[in-house]
Amino acid sequence: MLIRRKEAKDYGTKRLVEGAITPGETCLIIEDVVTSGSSVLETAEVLRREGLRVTDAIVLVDREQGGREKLAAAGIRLHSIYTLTQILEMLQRQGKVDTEMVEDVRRFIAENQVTAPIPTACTALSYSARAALPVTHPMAKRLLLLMEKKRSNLCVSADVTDAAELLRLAAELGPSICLLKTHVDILEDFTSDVSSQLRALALQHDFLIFEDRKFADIGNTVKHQYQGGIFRISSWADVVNVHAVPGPGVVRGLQEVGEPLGRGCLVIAEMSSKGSLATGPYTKAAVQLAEDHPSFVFGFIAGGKVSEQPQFLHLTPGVQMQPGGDSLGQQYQTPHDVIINKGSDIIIVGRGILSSSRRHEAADMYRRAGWEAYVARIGGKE
Ligand code: 5BU
Repeated sequence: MLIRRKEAKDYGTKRLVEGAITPGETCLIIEDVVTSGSSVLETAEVLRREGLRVTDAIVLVDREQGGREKLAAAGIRLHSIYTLTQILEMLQRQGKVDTEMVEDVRRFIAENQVTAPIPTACTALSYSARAALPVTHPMAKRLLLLMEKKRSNLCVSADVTDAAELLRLAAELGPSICLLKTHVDILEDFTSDVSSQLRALALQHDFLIFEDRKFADIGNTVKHQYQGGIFRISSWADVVNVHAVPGPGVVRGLQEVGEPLGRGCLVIAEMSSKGSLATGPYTKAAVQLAEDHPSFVFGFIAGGKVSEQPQFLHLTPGVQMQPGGDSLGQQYQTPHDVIINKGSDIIIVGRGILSSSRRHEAADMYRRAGWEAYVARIGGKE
Protein backbone atom coordinates (compact mmCIF):
# COMPACT_ATOMS: atom_id res chain seq x y z
CA MET A 1 0.00 0.00 0.00
CA LEU A 2 1.28 3.43 -0.95
CA ILE A 3 0.15 6.85 0.14
CA ARG A 4 0.59 9.93 -1.99
CA ARG A 5 1.58 13.08 -0.16
CA LYS A 6 0.24 16.40 -1.29
CA GLU A 7 3.74 17.87 -1.06
CA ALA A 8 7.12 16.30 -0.61
CA LYS A 9 8.25 16.47 3.00
CA ASP A 10 11.27 18.69 3.42
CA TYR A 11 12.90 16.10 5.59
CA GLY A 12 13.40 12.35 5.38
CA THR A 13 13.11 10.73 1.98
CA LYS A 14 11.51 13.74 0.24
CA ARG A 15 9.43 11.34 -1.79
CA LEU A 16 5.97 12.17 -2.98
CA VAL A 17 4.93 8.61 -2.38
CA GLU A 18 5.23 6.88 0.93
CA GLY A 19 5.69 3.09 0.95
CA ALA A 20 7.75 0.39 -0.71
CA ILE A 21 7.85 0.81 -4.48
CA THR A 22 8.80 -1.98 -6.87
CA PRO A 23 9.08 -0.53 -10.38
CA GLY A 24 7.07 -2.51 -12.91
CA GLU A 25 4.31 -3.38 -10.46
CA THR A 26 0.75 -2.24 -11.02
CA CYS A 27 -0.84 0.18 -8.59
CA LEU A 28 -4.60 0.64 -8.20
CA ILE A 29 -5.66 4.15 -7.17
CA ILE A 30 -8.41 4.52 -4.57
CA GLU A 31 -10.17 7.88 -4.17
CA ASP A 32 -13.38 9.08 -2.56
CA VAL A 33 -14.92 11.29 -5.24
CA VAL A 34 -14.07 12.02 -8.86
CA THR A 35 -15.19 15.26 -10.45
CA SER A 36 -12.77 16.33 -13.18
CA GLY A 37 -10.35 13.46 -12.65
CA SER A 38 -7.43 15.85 -12.02
CA SER A 39 -6.57 14.51 -8.60
CA VAL A 40 -6.44 10.89 -9.79
CA LEU A 41 -4.41 12.01 -12.80
CA GLU A 42 -1.87 13.81 -10.64
CA THR A 43 -1.54 10.73 -8.46
CA ALA A 44 -1.12 8.55 -11.56
CA GLU A 45 1.59 10.83 -12.87
CA VAL A 46 3.56 10.63 -9.64
CA LEU A 47 3.23 6.84 -9.55
CA ARG A 48 4.18 6.42 -13.21
CA ARG A 49 7.27 8.52 -12.68
CA GLU A 50 8.24 6.04 -9.97
CA GLY A 51 7.99 3.27 -12.56
CA LEU A 52 4.64 1.85 -11.54
CA ARG A 53 1.89 0.90 -13.95
CA VAL A 54 -1.44 2.62 -13.41
CA THR A 55 -4.40 1.22 -15.31
CA ASP A 56 -7.41 1.48 -12.98
CA ALA A 57 -8.90 3.68 -10.28
CA ILE A 58 -11.74 2.92 -7.86
CA VAL A 59 -13.85 5.73 -6.43
CA LEU A 60 -16.86 5.80 -4.18
CA VAL A 61 -18.69 8.44 -6.22
CA ASP A 62 -18.37 9.49 -9.84
CA ARG A 63 -19.94 12.93 -10.13
CA GLU A 64 -20.25 12.36 -13.89
CA GLN A 65 -18.73 15.68 -14.85
CA GLY A 66 -16.26 14.29 -17.38
CA GLY A 67 -13.69 12.73 -15.06
CA ARG A 68 -14.29 9.25 -16.42
CA GLU A 69 -13.54 10.35 -20.00
CA LYS A 70 -10.54 12.40 -18.96
CA LEU A 71 -9.06 9.44 -17.12
CA ALA A 72 -9.81 7.08 -20.01
CA ALA A 73 -7.85 9.43 -22.28
CA ALA A 74 -4.92 8.99 -19.91
CA GLY A 75 -5.20 5.20 -20.01
CA ILE A 76 -7.00 4.80 -16.67
CA ARG A 77 -10.26 2.88 -16.29
CA LEU A 78 -12.56 4.34 -13.67
CA HIS A 79 -14.66 2.04 -11.51
CA SER A 80 -17.20 3.82 -9.32
CA ILE A 81 -19.25 2.27 -6.56
CA TYR A 82 -21.97 4.86 -7.26
CA THR A 83 -22.59 7.48 -9.88
CA LEU A 84 -24.26 10.70 -8.84
CA THR A 85 -27.29 9.71 -10.94
CA GLN A 86 -27.65 6.45 -9.01
CA ILE A 87 -27.45 8.30 -5.70
CA LEU A 88 -30.07 10.78 -6.87
CA GLU A 89 -32.41 8.00 -7.95
CA MET A 90 -32.00 6.22 -4.61
CA LEU A 91 -32.65 9.38 -2.63
CA GLN A 92 -35.70 10.15 -4.75
CA ARG A 93 -37.11 6.62 -4.30
CA GLN A 94 -36.68 6.95 -0.55
CA GLY A 95 -38.44 10.32 -0.63
CA LYS A 96 -35.34 12.12 0.68
CA VAL A 97 -35.24 14.65 -2.19
CA ASP A 98 -38.01 16.01 -4.39
CA THR A 99 -38.22 16.07 -8.19
CA GLU A 100 -37.22 19.72 -8.33
CA MET A 101 -33.97 19.03 -6.47
CA VAL A 102 -33.23 16.06 -8.74
CA GLU A 103 -33.72 18.26 -11.81
CA ASP A 104 -31.54 21.01 -10.31
CA VAL A 105 -28.70 18.59 -9.68
CA ARG A 106 -29.03 17.06 -13.16
CA ARG A 107 -28.90 20.52 -14.73
CA PHE A 108 -25.88 21.46 -12.64
CA ILE A 109 -24.02 18.35 -13.79
CA ALA A 110 -24.92 18.95 -17.43
CA GLU A 111 -23.80 22.56 -17.28
CA ASN A 112 -20.55 21.85 -15.44
CA GLN A 113 -18.73 19.35 -17.56
CA VAL A 114 -14.98 19.39 -17.81
CA THR A 115 -13.79 18.83 -21.35
CA ALA A 116 -11.07 16.26 -21.78
CA PRO A 117 -7.92 17.91 -23.10
CA ILE A 118 -5.30 15.76 -24.82
CA PRO A 119 -3.40 14.45 -21.81
CA THR A 120 0.03 15.95 -21.58
CA ALA A 121 1.40 13.93 -18.70
CA CYS A 122 3.88 11.91 -20.74
CA THR A 123 4.15 14.03 -23.89
CA ALA A 124 5.45 16.91 -21.78
CA LEU A 125 8.36 14.81 -20.53
CA SER A 126 11.69 15.18 -22.31
CA TYR A 127 13.24 12.21 -24.10
CA SER A 128 16.05 12.11 -21.57
CA ALA A 129 13.62 12.16 -18.64
CA ARG A 130 11.87 9.17 -20.16
CA ALA A 131 15.21 7.45 -20.74
CA ALA A 132 15.89 7.83 -17.02
CA LEU A 133 12.68 6.10 -15.88
CA PRO A 134 13.52 2.85 -14.10
CA VAL A 135 11.07 0.84 -16.24
CA THR A 136 12.31 2.08 -19.61
CA HIS A 137 13.60 -0.79 -21.78
CA PRO A 138 17.36 -0.62 -22.44
CA MET A 139 16.76 -0.30 -26.21
CA ALA A 140 14.30 2.58 -25.68
CA LYS A 141 16.83 4.16 -23.32
CA ARG A 142 19.59 3.98 -25.95
CA LEU A 143 17.31 5.38 -28.58
CA LEU A 144 15.98 8.21 -26.41
CA LEU A 145 19.47 9.24 -25.38
CA LEU A 146 20.87 9.23 -28.89
CA MET A 147 17.81 11.20 -30.07
CA GLU A 148 18.57 13.82 -27.46
CA LYS A 149 22.27 13.83 -28.33
CA LYS A 150 21.74 14.09 -32.10
CA ARG A 151 18.68 16.33 -31.77
CA SER A 152 16.88 13.97 -34.08
CA ASN A 153 13.58 12.12 -33.86
CA LEU A 154 13.83 11.17 -37.52
CA CYS A 155 13.76 7.58 -38.73
CA VAL A 156 14.50 7.30 -42.41
CA SER A 157 12.78 4.50 -44.27
CA ALA A 158 15.51 3.31 -46.63
CA ASP A 159 13.21 1.64 -49.16
CA VAL A 160 15.74 0.97 -51.91
CA THR A 161 16.35 -2.27 -53.80
CA ASP A 162 20.09 -1.98 -54.32
CA ALA A 163 22.46 -2.79 -51.45
CA ALA A 164 25.12 -0.25 -52.49
CA GLU A 165 22.47 2.47 -52.50
CA LEU A 166 21.26 1.39 -49.06
CA LEU A 167 24.79 1.72 -47.70
CA ARG A 168 25.29 5.08 -49.42
CA LEU A 169 22.05 6.30 -47.84
CA ALA A 170 23.11 5.07 -44.42
CA ALA A 171 26.46 6.84 -44.75
CA GLU A 172 24.98 10.06 -46.07
CA LEU A 173 21.94 10.36 -43.79
CA GLY A 174 23.45 8.62 -40.75
CA PRO A 175 24.35 11.86 -38.94
CA SER A 176 20.77 13.21 -39.25
CA ILE A 177 18.82 10.20 -38.05
CA CYS A 178 18.14 8.24 -34.88
CA LEU A 179 16.96 5.12 -36.70
CA LEU A 180 17.40 3.58 -40.12
CA LYS A 181 14.43 1.48 -41.17
CA THR A 182 15.00 -1.30 -43.69
CA HIS A 183 12.95 -3.77 -45.73
CA VAL A 184 15.73 -6.25 -46.24
CA ASP A 185 13.58 -8.50 -48.43
CA ILE A 186 13.30 -5.86 -51.16
CA LEU A 187 17.06 -5.84 -51.73
CA GLU A 188 18.02 -7.52 -55.01
CA ASP A 189 21.54 -8.29 -53.87
CA PHE A 190 21.54 -8.92 -50.12
CA THR A 191 24.55 -10.71 -48.64
CA SER A 192 25.66 -11.00 -45.03
CA ASP A 193 28.36 -8.49 -45.90
CA VAL A 194 25.66 -5.85 -46.45
CA SER A 195 24.35 -6.31 -42.93
CA SER A 196 27.87 -6.15 -41.45
CA GLN A 197 28.59 -2.93 -43.32
CA LEU A 198 25.26 -1.50 -42.22
CA ARG A 199 26.11 -2.25 -38.59
CA ALA A 200 29.51 -0.60 -38.99
CA LEU A 201 27.80 2.54 -40.33
CA ALA A 202 25.29 2.45 -37.48
CA LEU A 203 28.17 2.38 -35.03
CA GLN A 204 30.06 5.13 -36.82
CA HIS A 205 27.09 7.52 -37.07
CA ASP A 206 25.30 6.44 -33.90
CA PHE A 207 21.93 5.29 -35.17
CA LEU A 208 19.95 2.10 -34.58
CA ILE A 209 18.69 -0.30 -37.25
CA PHE A 210 15.01 -1.17 -37.46
CA GLU A 211 14.04 -4.01 -39.81
CA ASP A 212 10.38 -3.40 -40.68
CA ARG A 213 9.67 -7.14 -41.06
CA LYS A 214 6.18 -7.04 -39.49
CA PHE A 215 6.22 -10.61 -38.16
CA ALA A 216 2.71 -12.08 -38.10
CA ASP A 217 2.80 -15.85 -37.62
CA ILE A 218 2.79 -18.34 -34.77
CA GLY A 219 5.66 -18.08 -32.30
CA ASN A 220 7.57 -21.09 -33.60
CA THR A 221 7.58 -19.84 -37.19
CA VAL A 222 8.55 -16.26 -36.41
CA LYS A 223 11.48 -17.51 -34.33
CA HIS A 224 12.93 -19.08 -37.49
CA GLN A 225 12.06 -16.08 -39.64
CA TYR A 226 13.80 -13.77 -37.15
CA GLN A 227 16.88 -15.84 -36.54
CA GLY A 228 17.43 -17.85 -39.72
CA GLY A 229 16.94 -17.85 -43.45
CA ILE A 230 19.35 -15.90 -45.58
CA PHE A 231 18.70 -12.63 -43.77
CA ARG A 232 19.49 -13.64 -40.17
CA ILE A 233 17.63 -10.52 -39.04
CA SER A 234 18.27 -10.99 -35.32
CA SER A 235 22.02 -10.83 -35.92
CA TRP A 236 22.00 -7.24 -37.18
CA ALA A 237 18.65 -5.49 -36.55
CA ASP A 238 18.41 -3.71 -33.20
CA VAL A 239 14.65 -3.40 -33.55
CA VAL A 240 11.90 -5.38 -35.30
CA ASN A 241 8.12 -5.10 -35.28
CA VAL A 242 5.13 -7.44 -34.99
CA HIS A 243 1.50 -7.51 -35.91
CA ALA A 244 -0.69 -8.24 -32.91
CA VAL A 245 -3.06 -10.47 -34.87
CA PRO A 246 -1.54 -13.86 -33.85
CA GLY A 247 -1.79 -13.01 -30.13
CA PRO A 248 0.99 -13.19 -27.51
CA GLY A 249 2.78 -16.17 -29.11
CA VAL A 250 4.28 -14.01 -31.84
CA VAL A 251 5.95 -11.77 -29.26
CA ARG A 252 7.00 -14.68 -27.08
CA GLY A 253 8.60 -16.46 -30.05
CA LEU A 254 10.59 -13.40 -31.09
CA GLN A 255 11.46 -12.64 -27.50
CA GLU A 256 13.12 -16.04 -27.07
CA VAL A 257 15.55 -15.09 -29.82
CA GLY A 258 15.82 -11.32 -29.37
CA GLU A 259 15.91 -10.78 -25.62
CA PRO A 260 19.18 -12.66 -24.99
CA LEU A 261 20.74 -10.52 -27.75
CA GLY A 262 19.49 -7.30 -26.11
CA ARG A 263 17.16 -6.50 -29.02
CA GLY A 264 13.82 -4.68 -28.81
CA CYS A 265 10.46 -4.94 -30.51
CA LEU A 266 7.61 -2.64 -31.54
CA VAL A 267 3.97 -3.65 -31.77
CA ILE A 268 1.98 -2.35 -34.76
CA ALA A 269 -1.04 -0.79 -33.10
CA GLU A 270 -2.22 1.26 -36.07
CA MET A 271 -1.25 1.53 -39.75
CA SER A 272 -1.03 4.57 -41.96
CA SER A 273 -2.82 2.99 -44.91
CA LYS A 274 -6.39 3.84 -45.83
CA GLY A 275 -8.97 1.31 -44.64
CA SER A 276 -6.57 -0.26 -42.12
CA LEU A 277 -8.34 -2.71 -39.82
CA ALA A 278 -5.98 -1.89 -36.96
CA THR A 279 -8.36 0.45 -35.14
CA GLY A 280 -10.56 0.52 -32.01
CA PRO A 281 -10.54 -2.74 -30.03
CA TYR A 282 -7.71 -4.15 -32.18
CA THR A 283 -5.49 -1.19 -31.32
CA LYS A 284 -6.42 -1.54 -27.66
CA ALA A 285 -5.51 -5.23 -27.68
CA ALA A 286 -2.20 -4.40 -29.42
CA VAL A 287 -1.39 -1.88 -26.66
CA GLN A 288 -2.17 -4.51 -24.05
CA LEU A 289 0.08 -7.00 -25.86
CA ALA A 290 2.96 -4.53 -25.65
CA GLU A 291 2.31 -3.64 -22.03
CA ASP A 292 2.25 -7.34 -21.15
CA HIS A 293 5.77 -7.91 -22.59
CA PRO A 294 7.84 -4.99 -21.29
CA SER A 295 11.11 -6.90 -21.27
CA PHE A 296 11.10 -7.10 -25.08
CA VAL A 297 8.53 -4.63 -26.41
CA PHE A 298 9.42 -0.99 -25.96
CA GLY A 299 6.95 0.83 -28.17
CA PHE A 300 4.47 1.06 -30.98
CA ILE A 301 4.00 1.78 -34.62
CA ALA A 302 0.92 3.99 -34.65
CA GLY A 303 -0.51 7.17 -36.11
CA GLY A 304 -0.13 8.84 -32.72
CA LYS A 305 0.20 8.11 -29.02
CA VAL A 306 -1.75 4.97 -28.08
CA SER A 307 -0.33 4.28 -24.61
CA GLU A 308 0.03 6.68 -21.71
CA GLN A 309 2.99 4.82 -20.26
CA PRO A 310 5.95 7.16 -20.75
CA GLN A 311 8.49 4.36 -21.06
CA PHE A 312 6.92 3.30 -24.39
CA LEU A 313 7.99 5.00 -27.61
CA HIS A 314 5.63 5.80 -30.46
CA LEU A 315 6.87 5.72 -34.05
CA THR A 316 4.71 7.04 -36.87
CA PRO A 317 5.06 6.16 -40.56
CA GLY A 318 3.22 8.02 -43.31
CA VAL A 319 4.94 11.38 -42.83
CA GLN A 320 5.59 14.10 -45.39
CA MET A 321 5.77 17.89 -45.26
CA GLN A 322 2.40 18.09 -47.02
CA PRO A 323 -0.55 15.97 -45.92
CA GLY A 324 -1.98 13.74 -48.66
CA GLY A 325 -1.25 10.24 -49.85
CA ASP A 326 -0.18 8.00 -52.72
CA SER A 327 -2.23 6.05 -55.25
CA LEU A 328 -2.08 2.84 -53.18
CA GLY A 329 -3.67 4.07 -49.99
CA GLN A 330 -0.70 5.50 -48.09
CA GLN A 331 -1.80 8.52 -46.05
CA TYR A 332 0.51 11.29 -44.91
CA GLN A 333 0.52 13.52 -41.85
CA THR A 334 2.98 16.35 -41.26
CA PRO A 335 5.79 16.22 -38.65
CA HIS A 336 3.97 18.91 -36.65
CA ASP A 337 0.74 16.87 -36.64
CA VAL A 338 2.49 13.70 -35.63
CA ILE A 339 4.65 15.08 -32.83
CA ILE A 340 2.48 17.87 -31.42
CA ASN A 341 -1.14 17.00 -32.18
CA LYS A 342 -0.82 13.22 -32.03
CA GLY A 343 1.83 12.98 -29.33
CA SER A 344 4.05 10.52 -31.20
CA ASP A 345 7.83 10.45 -30.67
CA ILE A 346 9.53 9.50 -33.92
CA ILE A 347 8.64 10.39 -37.50
CA ILE A 348 9.30 7.73 -40.14
CA VAL A 349 9.95 9.25 -43.55
CA GLY A 350 10.59 7.35 -46.78
CA ARG A 351 9.76 8.93 -50.11
CA GLY A 352 9.57 12.43 -48.59
CA ILE A 353 13.37 12.14 -48.43
CA LEU A 354 14.20 9.45 -50.98
CA SER A 355 12.46 11.15 -53.89
CA SER A 356 14.38 14.38 -53.34
CA SER A 357 17.39 15.01 -55.55
CA ARG A 358 19.14 16.35 -52.46
CA ARG A 359 18.48 13.65 -49.91
CA HIS A 360 20.80 14.97 -47.27
CA GLU A 361 19.14 18.39 -47.27
CA ALA A 362 15.68 16.82 -47.32
CA ALA A 363 16.59 14.61 -44.34
CA ASP A 364 17.90 17.58 -42.42
CA MET A 365 14.71 19.50 -43.14
CA TYR A 366 12.63 16.64 -41.70
CA ARG A 367 15.01 16.30 -38.76
CA ARG A 368 14.61 19.98 -37.93
CA ALA A 369 10.82 19.91 -38.37
CA GLY A 370 10.51 16.88 -36.10
CA TRP A 371 12.89 18.25 -33.51
CA GLU A 372 11.34 21.72 -33.36
CA ALA A 373 7.90 20.14 -32.91
CA TYR A 374 9.26 18.05 -30.02
CA VAL A 375 10.91 21.06 -28.35
CA ALA A 376 7.65 23.02 -28.65
CA ARG A 377 5.76 20.07 -27.20
CA ILE A 378 7.86 19.86 -24.06
CA GLY A 379 7.44 23.58 -23.49
CA GLY A 380 10.32 25.05 -25.47
CA LYS A 381 13.10 23.99 -23.10
CA GLU A 382 15.68 21.49 -24.21
P1 5BU B 1 6.86 6.43 -47.36
O1 5BU B 1 7.68 6.44 -48.58
O2 5BU B 1 7.25 7.54 -46.34
O3 5BU B 1 5.38 6.38 -47.63
O4 5BU B 1 7.28 5.04 -46.66
C1 5BU B 1 6.73 4.60 -45.46
C2 5BU B 1 7.44 3.37 -44.96
O5 5BU B 1 6.86 2.98 -43.72
C3 5BU B 1 7.36 2.16 -45.86
O6 5BU B 1 8.57 1.46 -45.73
C4 5BU B 1 6.25 1.34 -45.29
O7 5BU B 1 6.44 -0.04 -45.51
C5 5BU B 1 6.31 1.67 -43.82
N1 5BU B 1 5.00 1.64 -43.14
C6 5BU B 1 3.98 2.48 -43.48
O8 5BU B 1 4.08 3.29 -44.39
N2 5BU B 1 2.80 2.42 -42.79
C7 5BU B 1 2.59 1.56 -41.78
O9 5BU B 1 1.53 1.56 -41.18
C8 5BU B 1 3.68 0.70 -41.44
C9 5BU B 1 4.86 0.78 -42.12
BR1 5BU B 1 3.46 -0.47 -40.03
